[in-house]
Amino acid sequence: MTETTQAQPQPQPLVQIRRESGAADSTRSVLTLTLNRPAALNSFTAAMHGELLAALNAAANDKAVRAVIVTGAGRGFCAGQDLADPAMAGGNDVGAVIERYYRPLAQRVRSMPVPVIAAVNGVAAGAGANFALCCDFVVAARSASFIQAFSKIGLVPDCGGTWLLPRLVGRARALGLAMTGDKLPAEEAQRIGLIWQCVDDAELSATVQALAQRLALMPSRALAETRRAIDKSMAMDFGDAITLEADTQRELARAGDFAEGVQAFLGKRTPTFQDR
Ligand code: T3D
Repeated sequence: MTETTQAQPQPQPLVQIRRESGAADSTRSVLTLTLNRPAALNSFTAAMHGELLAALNAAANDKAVRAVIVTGAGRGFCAGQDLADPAMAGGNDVGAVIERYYRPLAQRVRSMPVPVIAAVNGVAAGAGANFALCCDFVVAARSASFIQAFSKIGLVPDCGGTWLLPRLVGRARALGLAMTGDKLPAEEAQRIGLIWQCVDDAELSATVQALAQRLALMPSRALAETRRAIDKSMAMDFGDAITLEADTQRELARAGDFAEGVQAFLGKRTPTFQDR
């Protein structure tokens, strides 16, 4: 008697990973990470946090990756914490949830060696909104929106929100958004400087790909140092910021990309940057 084995359906990854080689330089790739729990608007479960952090860590360690895009499957970007996931229930210590899940995620994004772009395809709420704001660029579809949903459930903005919001839009708007928890349409988010760009829904994917491919050809190390210097300058006086600029330029000028950039300019050719 022959035994037939039925193929078991494979579980869908909670974070889909797609890699695209650069059109201009096939050795440099753009990685797209798609949050994949569309039925719950891609809200964060413990398992999804795990896959996302692992994917970001892998991208950080892969020298061929020169830009990362994060986006959401279905009609939402990310509705923040999955409020029904028992694995995320903090019990008496919700602070431990922040330390275990959101700090590693937020700090990973803010220290990536390459630019990270959030392609916000739909609603971004709670920690989902602030995860997007952690990214270097936020490009949102016109139908997308941003909601600091925390006050509605008796919490303060997290995933870096209390730090990011006033720096992006000033104290008055930061407090207004955080206290009311009102929905902010993407167009308005661009107008007040919360995000980089709002585009028509049909143009989101192409716009973000073009931006990522362009960044992938740029000097990755200098871009990462630009983020670091700008973030650090927020807590410095003017003189200390110039000291940091001098120290950073000194380091960058010793690396290869500076020489390559200058030689390419003088030789009227396109530079090929290597440092990362
Ligand atoms: O440990 C800790 O809790 C601390 C950490 C906190 C971090 C945080 O992120 S706190 C903030 C958590 N997020 C929210 O409070 C947002 C909750 N969601 C909403 O307010 C609404 O869903 C939206 C305004 C984002 C979208 O509204 P709408 O009308 O477009 O969609 P919907 O019908 O509400 O949601 C669609 C489905 O997704 C629905 O499921 P169903 O009924 O079709 O089976 C809904 O329950 C589910 N969903 C949406 N957000 C969450 C969620 N399920 C679990 N957790 C969610 N956050």
